Amino acid sequence: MKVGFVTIIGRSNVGKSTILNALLNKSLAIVTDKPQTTRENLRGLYEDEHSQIVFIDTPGVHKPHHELGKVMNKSAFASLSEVEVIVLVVDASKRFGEGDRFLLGKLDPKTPLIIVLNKIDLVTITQVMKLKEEYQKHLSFPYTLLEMSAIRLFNVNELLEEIKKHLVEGLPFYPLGSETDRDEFFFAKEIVRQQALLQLREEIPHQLAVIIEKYTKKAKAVVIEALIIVEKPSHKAIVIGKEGKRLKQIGTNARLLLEKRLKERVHLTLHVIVKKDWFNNPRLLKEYGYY
Ligand SMILES: Nc1nc2c(ncn2[C@@H]2O[C@H](COP(=O)(O)OP(=O)(O)O)[C@@H](O)[C@H]2O)c(=O)[nH]1
Ligand SMILES: [Mg+2]
Repeated sequence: MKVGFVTIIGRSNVGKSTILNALLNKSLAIVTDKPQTTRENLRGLYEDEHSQIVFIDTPGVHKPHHELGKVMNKSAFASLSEVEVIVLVVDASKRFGEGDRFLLGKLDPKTPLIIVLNKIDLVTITQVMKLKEEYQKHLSFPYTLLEMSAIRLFNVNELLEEIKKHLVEGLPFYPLGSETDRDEFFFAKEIVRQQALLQLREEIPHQLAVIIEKYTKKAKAVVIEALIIVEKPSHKAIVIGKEGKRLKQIGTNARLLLEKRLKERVHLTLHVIVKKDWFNNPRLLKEYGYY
């Protein structure tokens, strides 16, 4: 069997999680329009008759402004070692900049590199040409470059074929039929966080965490209690909304997605609490699962 580890790395909001989901043909990783949606490495398994591929979706590499950001960058970089292929995702609608150059410096020249220029649906040919030139200028080792539109599924199969060229002969890393390295607590937490992010404006997201306090399988339903943690009392008021409307909407949306995922009825209860500066507090970061 052909097997291999493949990391999907890049700056914030370039479409890494969208690409993972497209490659796996399901929605495993949460996606939003907000930067730094992905906070932890997530493995998603691809399987066909001849191969098993372990994809690693990673947090976007960015300039960290708090302890959580540092932890996120660290896990992204950790994914670069001991993989068969690095897929570097770039937002083709953005100009090449200092952050891109920094990221290139972190790559291991010995690992096969595929650069994906994603969001090709948003750009002109001239923009693409310019970006290609930048990568040619800044990289001194071989790489393959693919244009892609992950939301339109353009070139997703081509990426898969390119990756398959670098797999190695071996035994599967996970039992055949596995979907991910994560458990259902993780997906419950991520789905609630995604729905909260989607209901909120720019300024809140980084300051929001979710923990699952209770997860019990009963005869007729899965009973889940989740805690949404925010940084300030004013944020708590925003998350709850007028007469509790926003929190209710978050809960309904999350419950529907969880029911779809688990193929069972779900009773979901949400609470909001304030923990000042939690994203700079190593003890709380650990408690929330980020270390
Ligand atoms: N126009 C366009 N938007 C995309 C494409 N791929 C992803 N996006 C959007 O970019 C945003 C960030 O996507 P996400 O996968 O969360 O990025 P990540 O932070 O790199 O994981 C979301 O709003 C996606 O819908 C694409 O090919 N074209
Ligand atoms: Mg992501």
